Amino acid sequence: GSGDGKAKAERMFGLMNGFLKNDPYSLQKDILDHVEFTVPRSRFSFDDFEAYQACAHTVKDRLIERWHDTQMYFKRKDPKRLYFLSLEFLMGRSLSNSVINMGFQDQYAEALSQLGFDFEVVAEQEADAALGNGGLARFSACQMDSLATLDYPAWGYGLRYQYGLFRQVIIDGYQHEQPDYWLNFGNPWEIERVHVSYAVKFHGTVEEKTIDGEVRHDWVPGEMVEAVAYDNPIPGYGTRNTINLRLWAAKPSGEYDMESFNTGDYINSVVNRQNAETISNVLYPDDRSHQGKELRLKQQYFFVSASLQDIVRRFKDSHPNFENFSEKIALQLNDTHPSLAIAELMRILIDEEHLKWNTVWKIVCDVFSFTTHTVSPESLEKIPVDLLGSLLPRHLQILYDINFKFMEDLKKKIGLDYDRLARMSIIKEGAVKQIRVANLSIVCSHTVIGVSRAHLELLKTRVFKDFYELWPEKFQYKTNGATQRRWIVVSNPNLCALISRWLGTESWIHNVDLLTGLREHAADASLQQDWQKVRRMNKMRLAEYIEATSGVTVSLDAMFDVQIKRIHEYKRQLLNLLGVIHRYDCIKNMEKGDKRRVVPRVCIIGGKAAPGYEVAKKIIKLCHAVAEKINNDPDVGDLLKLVFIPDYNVSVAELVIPGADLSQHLSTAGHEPSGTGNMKFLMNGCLLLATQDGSTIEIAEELGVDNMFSFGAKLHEVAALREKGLAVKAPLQFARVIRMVRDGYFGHKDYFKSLCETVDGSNDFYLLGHDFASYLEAQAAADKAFVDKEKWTRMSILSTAASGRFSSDRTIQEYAEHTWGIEPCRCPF
Ligand code: H53
Repeated sequence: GSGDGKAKAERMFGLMNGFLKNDPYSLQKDILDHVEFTVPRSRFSFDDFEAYQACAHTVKDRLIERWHDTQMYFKRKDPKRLYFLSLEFLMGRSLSNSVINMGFQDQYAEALSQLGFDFEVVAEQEADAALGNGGLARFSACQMDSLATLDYPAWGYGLRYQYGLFRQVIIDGYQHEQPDYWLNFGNPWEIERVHVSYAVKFHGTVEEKTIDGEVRHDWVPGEMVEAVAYDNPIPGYGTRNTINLRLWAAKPSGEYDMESFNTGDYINSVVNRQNAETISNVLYPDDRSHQGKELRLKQQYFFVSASLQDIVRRFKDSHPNFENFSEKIALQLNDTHPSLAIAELMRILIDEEHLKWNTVWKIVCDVFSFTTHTVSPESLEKIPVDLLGSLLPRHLQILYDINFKFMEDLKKKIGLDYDRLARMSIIKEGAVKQIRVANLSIVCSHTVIGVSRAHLELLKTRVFKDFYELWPEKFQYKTNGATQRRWIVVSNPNLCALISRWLGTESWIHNVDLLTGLREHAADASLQQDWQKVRRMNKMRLAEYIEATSGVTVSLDAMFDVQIKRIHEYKRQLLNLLGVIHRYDCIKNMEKGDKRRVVPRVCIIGGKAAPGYEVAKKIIKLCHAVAEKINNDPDVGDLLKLVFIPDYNVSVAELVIPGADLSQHLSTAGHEPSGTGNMKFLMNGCLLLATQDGSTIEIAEELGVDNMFSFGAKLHEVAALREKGLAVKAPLQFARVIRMVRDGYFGHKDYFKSLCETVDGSNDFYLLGHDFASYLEAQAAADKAFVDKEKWTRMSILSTAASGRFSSDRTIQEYAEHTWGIEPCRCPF
C-alpha cells in the first residue's frame, strides 16, 4: 500500500548520506576506498596506475549521480530529444576532462598531492578510448561535449569495439599495426547495463500473412545476437547536466538455438554462439573506402537496431501512441554509416507496432537529418543487394518499396529522364546491384548537411547535384567545430589561465565568442611576454616527448612546424616532405656564412595510414628515410630536424598542438570537406600554413588571410589544371627533389619508385608539382615572420582571438536551432 511506500521512501532518505562530497578530504577517503575495494590494492601500497584507476572510479561515482539527476529531469520534462547515431567516437582520455567539466580540478589536485601523487602524472596513466579513425570520429566526441555543456537533451549511440583503432608501431621506418585491446585493464568510465539488452536479428526469411485484411510481414531470423548497453556519462562544463553515450556490445543471445543443442554437439554449439561477439570486436581502420564486407554491414545494423529498439522503448514508456513521435525525437545520421536506421525504424513501426506505411513514412521523413562528410562521389558507401538481401531480407523489401515510391514521384516531377532517374535511384543497377546508401539517406532525411561552406558548394555542384536541383531547400551547411574545453582548458592549462587573466573572466570557456576580447591586447608587450613564456613551456614539454619517442634532441629556438592527421594522398604529407628535402638541399648547398640566415626548424609529422593503403605507408617510410639522413648530417645541425611522432592519437594531439608554432593543412583545394585540426591549432595560437580548402577558407575570413600563410591552387583552378594534365609545368626545384628520392639519395630506391610516380607529370592528380612553388613561397613567408618575434606573437594572439567561431558549441547551437529543433533542458543544481 501507499503507507508502505512512504515508510520505505523515508527509510531510503534516512539511509542516504546526501550527495557525494567533493572537498579534498572526502575525495581522499573515496579514492582510498576504491583503492582497497575496487582496484583492489592496499591503501599502503599502490602505484600511479592504481591511483588513476581509483581516482577514475571516484569520478565515475560523481558522474553517475549527475547522470541520474539529468536523466530523471529529462524524463519529467519530456523535451524533444536528439539521438546522435555514429559508428565512431574518438573520446581519448576522460579523467582530466571530466574533473574539469565538473569543476573539481583543484580539489582533486590537492587530494592527490597530499597522498603523494601528482594529478597530471596520474591522468597520463589512462589509455585512450580510440573508437574511431580520424576527423569524423573526433568531431563526434567534440559534439558530445558541446551537447552536454549547452544542456541539450541528447544521447549518443555507437558501438563498443573491443579493439579500437590499431596502434601504430614503427619498425625500421615502416608502419606496423598492433591491436588496441584497450579494455585489457578494465574501463572505469563505462557502466555495464546488463538489464538493458535487445535481440538483434540477422538472416532468415520473411513470411507474409494476412491478418484482418492487412498484409503483415513476419521476419523469421536465422541468427540472433544480443546487444548489451554500456553507458559512458558525458559531463557538461559548468552545468550539472550529464548526458549519455550508449555503446552496444554483442553477446550471444539468451534465446538458445534448441536445434543444434539437441543434436548432441554441445561443444560446437557453445563455440558457435560465442561467434556472436565478433560483431563488436574491431573497428574498421579504413575511413574512406568501403568494401561491402558482411561483418561491417552487421556492425552497422547491429548498432542501429539496438539503438532504435531502445529509443522506441523509451518513447513508449511515456507516450500512449506514436502521434507525436517526430515532435519528441530527432535522429541524426553521422554520415551514411548508420543509415540502415531508416529501414529499421520503418520495420519496427510497421511490422511490430502495426502502423500504416504512409504514417510511418511521414514520421521517418520528419525525424532524420543527415550529415555527409564526403567530397568524392566514388567513395560514397554502397551495399551489394545480394549481401543485404541475405543478411536483412525484410530491410531489402522496405528499401525496394521506398525506392519504388520515390521513383514514381520523381517521374512525375522530372519526366522520363532515364539517365537522371538511374543516377538518383537508391538501387544502382548493373552486374552487381547495389544500394546507394547516400541516396537513401537524402531521400529519407528532412535536411542534408555539409561540414563547411565550401563542402556544401561541392555537394550542390558535384556530389549530389541531381538531388540539389530536386530539393534545394534540403541542403545546408554547418561548419564543424572543436570543443575549447578539451582543446584549450584540458590540454593547455597555462594558456587557459593566461586568457582568463587578460579577459578578466573564465566565461569564454562556455561562451567562446568572448575570445575576440584578446584582439585589443594583441600588441600589448606584457601580454606578449606572458604569451611567449606559455608557448615556450609547451614547446619544452613537446621537445621532451620527441626526445623520448624518437631520440632526437631539438632546439626550443627552432620553429616547431607540425602536420598531424591521417596519412592520405590528398592531405599531401608528401608535399611537406618534398619541401623538407628542398630545405635540406638548400642548406647543403649554402656558403657557410649564409647559414646564419636560415630560420631553424623542427618539422614534425604524425599520423596513421590505413593498413591496406600502400602509398600512405610509403609516405611514412619516406619520412623516416629523410629524417635519418637529415638528423645525422653534421652540416645541418639544429637548422633542420625532421621527426615522425609514432602512434598519433587524441592524447598525443593534446600534447603536440599547444607546442606547435606553425601547423600545415595542405589538402588540394576541393578535397578536405572541412578539417578540424586547423581549428584546434588556431585556438592554441599556432599559425596556419594552409591551402584555401574546407573550413580553412572560413578561418581565413575570420582571421584575415594576412594572419596566415596561404598558398596553392584555388578550387576553381583545380579542375582546369587537371584538364590540362601534362601541360601543367612543375618547377625545376620540384623535379630536383623528386629526382633525389628516385635516385636513391635516401636509400630504398626501388621502394620509393612507385611513390614518385604518383606525382609525376599527368599522374599528379593532387597537383603537388603545380602547388610546389607557391608552397615554398608560403614557407619563406613563415620563416620571415618567425624572425620578427613581436609580429609573430601578435599573429599568434590574433589566431586564438579568432577561434571563437570554430567552437563546436557554435556548431551544435546551429544544429539544435535549425535542424533538430531541440531546446536546452537544464537540470537544476
Ligand atoms: O570528417 C571531418 C572533416 C574532415 C573529413 C573527415 C572524414 C573522416 O574522418 C572520415 C571519412 C570522411 O568521409 C570524412 O575528412 O575534413 O573535418 C569531420 O566532418
